[in-house]
Amino acid sequence: MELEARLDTLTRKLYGRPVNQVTDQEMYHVLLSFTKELSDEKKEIDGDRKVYYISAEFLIGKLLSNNLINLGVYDELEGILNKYGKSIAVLEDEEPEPSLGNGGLGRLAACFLDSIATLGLPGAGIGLNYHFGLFKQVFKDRLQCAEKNDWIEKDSWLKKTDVSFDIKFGEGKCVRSVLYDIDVIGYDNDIIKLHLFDLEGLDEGLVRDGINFDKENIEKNITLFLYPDDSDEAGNLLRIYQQYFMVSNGAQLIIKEMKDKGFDLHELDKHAVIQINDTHPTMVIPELIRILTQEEEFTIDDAIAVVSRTCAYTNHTILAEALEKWPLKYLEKVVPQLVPIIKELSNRIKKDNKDPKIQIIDDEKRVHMAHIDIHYGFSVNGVAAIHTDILKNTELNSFYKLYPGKFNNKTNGVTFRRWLLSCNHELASLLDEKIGKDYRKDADKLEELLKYKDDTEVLDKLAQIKKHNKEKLVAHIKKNEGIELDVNSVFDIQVKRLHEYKRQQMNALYIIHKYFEIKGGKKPERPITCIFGAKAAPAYVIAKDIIHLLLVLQQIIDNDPEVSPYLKVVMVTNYNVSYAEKLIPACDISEQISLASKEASGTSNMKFMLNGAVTLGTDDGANVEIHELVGDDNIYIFGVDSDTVIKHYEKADYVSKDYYEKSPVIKEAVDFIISDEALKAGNKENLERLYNELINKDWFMTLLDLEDYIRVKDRMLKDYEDQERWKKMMLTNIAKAGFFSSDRTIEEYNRDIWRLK
Ligand code: 26V
Repeated sequence: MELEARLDTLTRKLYGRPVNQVTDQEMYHVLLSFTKELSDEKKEIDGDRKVYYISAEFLIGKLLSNNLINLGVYDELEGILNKYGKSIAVLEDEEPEPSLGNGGLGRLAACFLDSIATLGLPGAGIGLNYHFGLFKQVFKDRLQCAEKNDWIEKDSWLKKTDVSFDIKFGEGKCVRSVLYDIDVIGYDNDIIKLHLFDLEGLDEGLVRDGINFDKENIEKNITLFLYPDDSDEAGNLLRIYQQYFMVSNGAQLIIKEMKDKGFDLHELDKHAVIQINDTHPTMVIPELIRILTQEEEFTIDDAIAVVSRTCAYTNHTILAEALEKWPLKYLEKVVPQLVPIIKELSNRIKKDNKDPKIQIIDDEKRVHMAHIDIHYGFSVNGVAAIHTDILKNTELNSFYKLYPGKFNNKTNGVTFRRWLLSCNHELASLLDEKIGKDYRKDADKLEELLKYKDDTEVLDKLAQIKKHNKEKLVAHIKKNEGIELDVNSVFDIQVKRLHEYKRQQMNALYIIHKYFEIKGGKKPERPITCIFGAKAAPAYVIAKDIIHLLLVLQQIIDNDPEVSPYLKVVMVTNYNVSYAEKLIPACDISEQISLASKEASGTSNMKFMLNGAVTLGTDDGANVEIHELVGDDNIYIFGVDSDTVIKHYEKADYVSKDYYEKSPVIKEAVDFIISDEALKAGNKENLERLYNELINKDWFMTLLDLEDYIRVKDRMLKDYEDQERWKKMMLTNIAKAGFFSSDRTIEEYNRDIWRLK
């Protein structure tokens, strides 16, 4: 049946009315059912060897548009709906955004599933179905508040399966799981499954005000929230319960699939590869060994050998505080059945090598999860060239010397289906028209755009598309935040999790500096709009103070008629994937200003570039590779390099107060944080704490790079006025973005690690 007739039949079946007589909400539900029907007609990609991508986070975003694009019916359906005065973009407003990740790591996992399916590779995601996921952010009195995000509706993309396992914990606790699947539809291809395990008997009633809940009622709370507050013992224990719940379910599912297909478990590594996304799923290694030795009659040597040939580990950070080290006594309480195995794994290493840097259990009886992955996995990869180099030469150097062959780099990528075709239809159409549609599957073809680098018609069209996207964003921000923006101003955007190493505080100090310049009569040639979006971990005090400062600046500037015509600060509420899809296509200046060496890769840098923004950044993470691709003339790099930063840490010789005292520009900006004006708009406690942190500690060296940041950003703003040149920079950035397609990344994973086909 043709599409329109099918849609009509389904609408009448569900609501007893034709398409033109249903509400947007009803129509959304029709499209949801319709898309699920279409995906049910697809087959699951199968093969002799399958990758299991196991991850505590899958930040999949809304699925309606993306699924319709990947099914190849978006344009036709949009045409049909337009006839009835409806559009997919408006209907998608009805879809709640799944809230299953924090940031880059979770979003990467989602991009990877899209590419695995698109490339037709046999694979599946394994994770958890958190009912309230990551919190919803609201601002009250210029402070972040966290509310529960109730994203699961009765009718959703989740499909309940009849798969279910028993999961046993210490102290006689035993729970049962229930598996939900979400279909991941390949672009012009079949589907793979995202398996999300949930707790049977979960009690949503345990949640009290906001995101507070009974952390100790394990039998009823495991899948309530994504990584609850880990600042106390109960939060940390719950994280271990969650992790084991995920990996034990995953391990049982993998073994069941192997048996169902008739494979010999002694050849597990021939038929399965398990990609461990950061250390959160590390316990899958001892858990598989436990199952094979206790339930499948393997010798411990055989079990260790086959599991080690099956598991591969991806590292996503060098930050010490983010590398998981669980006290052995926590594991003894939560997963006593794994403890003898972990001890055995640890002893086998210690027997041959006494180097304290590589031990699994250290002298303080803490279990280093990454060390289990590195010793007992066959591959260790970083997520950008510089990150992998730092792992090899510095952070994991002792391991690299032991196992040089295990280390490899896989520079991150993003799916162009969501981050170009879906979020920027106009740009995608221009590309279709000028270079054909091949770039959709073969991203390197984007380079063909370079032949238009002197074509004024194409350059003007790019500028026009940017302006349209800015207009759409302005309308969205007006509707959501009640704030009016000037579409002719330059849009400078920093959106990412709030963390000191990402240095939103440096951007804030630049804004203060501009504020003083404007007050002193030095007006920018064009108004600047500084847009932020960021959630801070609820227990991360300084991060919340930085949000407070940004909201205070927003208010002070808004209320100052001398400054507000030239400068605007907006912190958008509850930054998430859907917001990113609106912000990124509208951006002129992409802020990627982490302290060199600290941002493993970054992925929004790639999305911004692909949508024609120009990067202002440090030589960090994937910025380094963007820099190499576009050349010095199409990017703005500032700040000290990663070697210099690493040396400062080694020598412990960075003293922020020296920079503060030496430079009047720095001093003026920092002092403003506790000025009468700021204290009038904000809270003394938050602002003083931040001020003291900056002058007495500044662990991520904000003041070291501030002057160079101001210099380079001012040069960039000046260059923006040369629009002819700017448009060429836009074009070059788009044309060179092909390398950052996650299809390329997944091809590399497959070629070097997974070897699926
Ligand atoms: C986690 C934590 C948790 C404790 C407090 C401090 C802290 C700092 C950082 C993290 C990040 C953990 C791993 C992570 O999300 N890494 C991100 O992975 C992205 C995908 O590879 C990459 O683009 C980002 O650069 C990297 O930060």
